[in-house]
Amino acid sequence: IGGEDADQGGPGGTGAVPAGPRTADRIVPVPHSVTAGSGPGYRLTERTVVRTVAGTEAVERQAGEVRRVAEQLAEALRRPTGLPLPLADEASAAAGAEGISLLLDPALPEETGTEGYRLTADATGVRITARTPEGLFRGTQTLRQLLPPQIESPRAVTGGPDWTVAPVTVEDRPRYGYRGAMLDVTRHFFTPAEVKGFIDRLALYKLNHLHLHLSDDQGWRIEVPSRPALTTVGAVSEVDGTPGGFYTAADYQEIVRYAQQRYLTVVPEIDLPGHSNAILASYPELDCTRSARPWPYTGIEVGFSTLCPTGDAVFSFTQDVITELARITPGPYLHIGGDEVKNISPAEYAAFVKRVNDQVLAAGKTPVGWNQTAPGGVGVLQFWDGRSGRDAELIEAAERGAKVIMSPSGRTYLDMKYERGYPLGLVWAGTIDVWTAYSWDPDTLLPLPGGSVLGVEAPLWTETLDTPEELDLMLLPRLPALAELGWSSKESHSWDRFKSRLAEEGARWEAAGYRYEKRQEVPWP
Ligand code: TNX
Repeated sequence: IGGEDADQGGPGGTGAVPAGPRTADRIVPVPHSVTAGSGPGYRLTERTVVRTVAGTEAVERQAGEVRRVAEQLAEALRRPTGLPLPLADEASAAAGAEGISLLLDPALPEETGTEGYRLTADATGVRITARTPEGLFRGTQTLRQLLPPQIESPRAVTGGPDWTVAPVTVEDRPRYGYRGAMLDVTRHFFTPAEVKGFIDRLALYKLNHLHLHLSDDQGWRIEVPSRPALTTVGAVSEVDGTPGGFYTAADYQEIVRYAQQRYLTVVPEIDLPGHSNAILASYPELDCTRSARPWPYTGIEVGFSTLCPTGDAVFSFTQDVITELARITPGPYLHIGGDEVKNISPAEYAAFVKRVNDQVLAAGKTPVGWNQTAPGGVGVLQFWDGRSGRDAELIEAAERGAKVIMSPSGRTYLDMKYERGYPLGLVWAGTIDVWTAYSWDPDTLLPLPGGSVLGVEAPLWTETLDTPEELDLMLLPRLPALAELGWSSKESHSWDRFKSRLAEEGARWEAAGYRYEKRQEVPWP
């Protein structure tokens, strides 16, 4: 074992898992470079410590954060292995002991960036170095994948495998700075604990943004103290008439904190001025076009509702909401929606978007909008739908300097069915099998000016999805495809090699207790 490297590809489509240490070509997303070492690799034992290594003074200031990353890693490895894996710092008595070490090293090459890392494993231990704690965290996710899949078990694995890390050197860094997934908690509500589970899956594949779709026709999901009806009225129900729900500020901040500890930024979205039936039910005075449907609205038709586009009342409403969201959101972005608006003129729409965009900027946040908001001057546009000349509008905006997050619906929409007849999901943007999710290039899908693509995001809309198990079936195995497009260099993309690596992930998901769709395109062992 140990003779394979990334360039040699997977096990020829047979998907056989070798019994010994994990070989390095099973890392998803594929790293920038992988060099297999020789020798037996490093086996975790009773004596293994997780060491954080002190460095320069600048590094010292981040020592607490590095220890937290080390503790998260140790905690994740302790459960399945039953090993003590104590934390140690260099100065402690355990300094000489073998083990895993995490080291901040500002002298790493600059192109390593904030998320890059270097990981080396040999018979004496595993060493992860990075320029930031974030880079160390990404490296620890690679380490998980270098261990046998049972390492994902939430319980002690009895008669478990040798917990051996293959001998390897990995040098890694992402292609794009924005790699996200969106969860729609409006059509069906998901509890904070369920959202944390969703975050766990994103973190494993090195995603760094979680977009939460917090308002839509069917429900409003975030407490705004100055607008109590949003939650006493607007949050009560969801699609099909089951009870809805909402996050208190404390719930939301708990989600944000959990995401932060995994180096994911939460991007909250309030969809304006359309997709607003829950707002109109809560504050009927904002409905000057009489677009509201009777409340509760439990259907899935879209595009009928619109806030009044003018007047003080509506902008004092948006101001209240934006102020509160900005207060509880540490990340830079605030998403204002903007998709599928009918009943108002294009001029009214553009003026509305401009005004809300300014409110977000004044609150100190960077506005993001669905691609329809391009004429309103929004600086970060999420591309999902190029029909009716929308692609031309977006390209024009990018030529004026707008940045783009790529979420083309026919490739990245995780709520699309895998194939016709699949029991979950929708088909309006086509069917998306794993190959379709993987086989496109975010940089060249649209003729955008160089450097305008910030990255990629996979939205998961939940009209047809009500449970975490159903989310998993849509997410896995397509999320890793998106993750690899976002993280790995264009040159490294290869469907054949990707599907072999992906095949190894099935056992990992089974150990973790995650559902996944055993698509035939993937050579599961
Ligand atoms: C379109 S994508 C929508 C959502 C739906 C989704 C279903 C976008 C900005 N709008 O409201 O949930 O399709 O696939």
